[in-house]
Amino acid sequence: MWQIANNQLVRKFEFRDFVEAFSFMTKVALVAEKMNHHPEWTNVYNKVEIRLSTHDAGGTVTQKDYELAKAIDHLL
Ligand code: H2B
Repeated sequence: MWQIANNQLVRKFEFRDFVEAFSFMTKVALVAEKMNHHPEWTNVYNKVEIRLSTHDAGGTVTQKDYELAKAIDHLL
């Protein structure tokens, strides 16, 4: 589940393999672009960690982050 850590909304995802992980990232990228709100993230093989904060608000968690988190959850 999403958790607050270091002023960011953070969630770790694990997939069967790299293709599944990267396919998820591709979907997230399209949603993020549509919302004009973009994640910080890392991918290592089948793992993806997403960290959300609003840079325009000084790197704090805002409503936009919660909205993107919800949209990401709907992709699963
Ligand atoms: N993404 C995130 N996570 N935070 C922002 O403040 C932000 C963004 N701002 N995507 C947008 C783009 C802004 O920089 C552009 C100019 O609209």
